[in-house]
Amino acid sequence: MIRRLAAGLLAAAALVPLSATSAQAAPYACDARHVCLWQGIDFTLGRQVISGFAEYTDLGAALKDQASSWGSSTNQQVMCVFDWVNGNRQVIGRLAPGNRTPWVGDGANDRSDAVGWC
Ligand SMILES: [Ca+2]
Repeated sequence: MIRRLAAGLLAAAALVPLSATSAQAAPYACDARHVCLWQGIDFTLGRQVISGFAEYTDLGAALKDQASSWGSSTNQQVMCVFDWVNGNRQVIGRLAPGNRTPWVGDGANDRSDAVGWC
């Protein structure tokens, strides 16, 4: 019993640095009716804000092939993140209204070129 308690206390203590790290990250924020992409994971570093009203919008040079996290604040429109491959927009991410992804995964990381309607 004591061993279990000690192990539990150690586990709890080990979580403290993680919580402190999370608290340092900027809070998630994406303007209403827009999609936002960030260069870093957990919605950090450079951000680009894209209107949800366009069929699709190419990313600026700062975020092209750079995004690692993204989120959507659209009301109803499902939005997709695309990678341009041989002149075609290939879907690498799908964002339902209000959806956010702190890490897009190895398959989509640093590949995004455009955002638009799915
Ligand atoms: Ca790309």
